[in-house]
Amino acid sequence: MELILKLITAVRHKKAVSKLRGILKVCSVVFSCLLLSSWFYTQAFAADPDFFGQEAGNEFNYQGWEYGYGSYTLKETVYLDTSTFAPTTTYKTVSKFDGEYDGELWFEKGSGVLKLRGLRLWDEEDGWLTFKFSSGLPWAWYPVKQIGYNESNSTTMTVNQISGFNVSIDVTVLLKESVALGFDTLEAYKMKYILTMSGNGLYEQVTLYQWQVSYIGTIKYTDDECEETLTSFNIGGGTITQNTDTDGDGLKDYRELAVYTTNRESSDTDGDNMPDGWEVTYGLDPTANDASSDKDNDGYSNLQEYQSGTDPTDPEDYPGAFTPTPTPTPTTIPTVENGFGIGLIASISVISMLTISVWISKRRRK
Ligand SMILES: [Ca+2]
Ligand SMILES: [Ca+2]
Ligand SMILES: [Ca+2]
Ligand SMILES: [Ca+2]
Repeated sequence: MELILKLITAVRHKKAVSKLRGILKVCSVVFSCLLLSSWFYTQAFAADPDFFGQEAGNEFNYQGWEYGYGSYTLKETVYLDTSTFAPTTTYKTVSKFDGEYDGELWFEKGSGVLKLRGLRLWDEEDGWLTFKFSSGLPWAWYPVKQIGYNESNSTTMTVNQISGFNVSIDVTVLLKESVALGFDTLEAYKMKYILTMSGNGLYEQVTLYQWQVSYIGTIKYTDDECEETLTSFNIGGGTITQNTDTDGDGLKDYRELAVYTTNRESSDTDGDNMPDGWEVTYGLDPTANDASSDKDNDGYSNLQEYQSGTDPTDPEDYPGAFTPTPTPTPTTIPTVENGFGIGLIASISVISMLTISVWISKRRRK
């Protein structure tokens, strides 16, 4: 009873409400880390990938800014947890805020839906606060590609053995738009979440937005008080970063997954003998055989242009066409007497112009 009174007092306290807002924020930020299964390693790539990044070993780093706090970094690491909600297997996400432990969340993948099963936070006054949802809170579903789609769900929440809280969520897919990140600009689904918590004297509603990219997950998050954008990630147990290109076709792994839906382990996804990267460079379709088409109508097929190293989008550039030999760039440095020129030019990058002019003037005086 004492604990119940303490909780009720706590949740009525403004600080506690703020904390709950933070909890919900963390939930929302982290959920996207959790949806991608090992599915994409074992199955052919669908034309429209529907899963959001989630797998044990995944890591996500965000740069954030929060009103009243300033800038911060958030790191999320995903683990597999077979004990907390046994016999249900859940993914546990541990997040660190500026390097300090921030909390844990558990998600369960159902059929076409990701459920938030619970979370745990450390509080200096109350110790560990563990939140569990009776049936899991449906948090995201797939495919998430239908603009305007809306889904509402609710569940009962227990906090440290105290039940009586109700949590509902209303999710809407608003639109798809470009999000500029430090390493790329990606087209993302903008999602609106309205979370409502009530019970034991508490009524709190939070509206927040997330931008989701298939396979990668949340790349941007905002609410009234803060904003976070993805700065780096390792997905698939760290085998995919923002820099890896497994098949060496010029397209980074994550872009093959999330942007072009090509096979990141095959340099020629559609088997038309033109590499994925080359096709993308020239606006061809890396997922369909367009070898025999002639994009620029110069009489030569795309494949012939590829094999000849010509531009399939430029009708003036075709196999066998006369191309003026470009004026060669001098590759040798003209020498002057005593090798002075070589010494001078080779030294420009390491000595100051003042030194050079002193040197020249000294030579002239000789
Ligand atoms: Ca590639
Ligand atoms: Ca191809
Ligand atoms: Ca093609
Ligand atoms: Ca051409």
